[in-house]
Amino acid sequence: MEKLFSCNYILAFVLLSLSNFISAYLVHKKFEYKYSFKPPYLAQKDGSVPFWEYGGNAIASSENVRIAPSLRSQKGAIWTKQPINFGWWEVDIAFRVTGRGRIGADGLAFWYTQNKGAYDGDVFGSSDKWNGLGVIFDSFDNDNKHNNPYIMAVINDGTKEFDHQNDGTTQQLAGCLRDFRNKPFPTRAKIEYYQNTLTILFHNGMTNNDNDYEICMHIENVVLPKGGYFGISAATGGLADDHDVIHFLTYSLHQPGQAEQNQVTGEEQQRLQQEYQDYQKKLEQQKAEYQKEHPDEKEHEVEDWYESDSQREMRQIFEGILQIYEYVKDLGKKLDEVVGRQERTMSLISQGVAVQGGVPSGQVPSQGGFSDTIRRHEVDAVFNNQNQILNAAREIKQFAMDLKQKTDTIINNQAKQPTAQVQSVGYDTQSIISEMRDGLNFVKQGVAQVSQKLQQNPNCPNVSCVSVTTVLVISVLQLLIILGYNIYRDSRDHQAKKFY
Ligand SMILES: [Ca+2]
Ligand SMILES: [Ca+2]
Repeated sequence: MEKLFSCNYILAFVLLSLSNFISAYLVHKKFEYKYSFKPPYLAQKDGSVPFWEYGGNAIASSENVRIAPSLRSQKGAIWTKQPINFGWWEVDIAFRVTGRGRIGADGLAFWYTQNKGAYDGDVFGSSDKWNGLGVIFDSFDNDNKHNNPYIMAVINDGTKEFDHQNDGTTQQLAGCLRDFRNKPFPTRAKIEYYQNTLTILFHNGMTNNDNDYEICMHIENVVLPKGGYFGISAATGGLADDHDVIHFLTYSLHQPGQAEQNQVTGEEQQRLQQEYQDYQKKLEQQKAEYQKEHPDEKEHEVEDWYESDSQREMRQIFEGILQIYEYVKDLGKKLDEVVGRQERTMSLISQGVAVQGGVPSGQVPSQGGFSDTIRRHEVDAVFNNQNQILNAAREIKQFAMDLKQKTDTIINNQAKQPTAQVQSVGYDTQSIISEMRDGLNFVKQGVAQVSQKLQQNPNCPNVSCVSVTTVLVISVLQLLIILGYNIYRDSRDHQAKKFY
């Protein structure tokens, strides 16, 4: 009876998770351009960002919004002009927090609040005692617990003051320790609020792969005020980072049935289409004007097609490291699989031992008792797999070390020599000079030998006798030819290099 009950329980649980999964999977996502910004042409000519307003020390360019620049005590923020008119949403933010220091400050915050915050407030550039959600990317370790940079979600009902001294740990809903400073690619956060569940995914910016998100938190029963505003703020302190937001993409989330209700009518669609075409035309016009005003821009673009030797080397090294990262990630997955299989094996073996222990002495255990257990050769196979994986890991480590050595050599070379080209030409000239010196010595020795022989046999043979002067003249002519050839070769090499 008890077993039947637990079976029913499991079945109900599976069905529930399945229905959750299906409903989550069928969520209808709609891009909300009035609550988004992205490059190119992020900011217009007059510096404004359509549908947004920013202030404090924030600066918008066509490529990003610098919420707070890397100067001391800066604060800035950007907020949507209109309140949000949908209940559930997903926001995708790509940002870069960069600074020359090993430690940076203060950090960046995403807001969904009942009212817009200030542009120079006390909490990462925005107002304290907010009503709603703040997702804070805190760079600086105020409580000295060595747990920053840190990402946390804090909900406030409009009454509480943010606990700066403890880095908000006393008030946070949840959080995760993730480094988001100085990454090769933009770091990204996906903040989803659907059916009162808040999910935050984080992309660490080590790759430009869109699928490399990791879960940071998943919290149920979160209640946020309706019709709030989206915002992003940032602040610097005694230490300072650049806080750049590259894009802010908002999607409204709808249940499958709800999506049809929100569909626009034919007239509305036509109007929107017209608006879009007008905007496109305006954009083309602006582009043409820009090109007219900046005719030099094209040449610059052509130059951008080429890369220097060191740039190429760095790019190749970086690509190599990315590849290694992918391998290591795959390896991690495989190791997880192996560990899972081993755990299963261990549990089966222990079950087997238990069954064997239960068999009375003198009786042979029935074959059926072990039908589920893993065989010896299967265990061997698992161990073999593990050894192979270990070997692969060792090889990758060796490869990474080689790569590091090469990188160090390149960096050292670059530090010593301003440019690689000058060094190679200098080396060529030096070697040619030493070759010439050797040749001259050889000729000198020959002449000395000939003069010695001439002194020993003053009587020339009957055939013709070549005088020392003639020999010297011929040698000098030879030298001149060699020298001329070298100069010609150098100039040809130089001409050829111009084409690279
Ligand atoms: Ca802090
Ligand atoms: Ca801390």
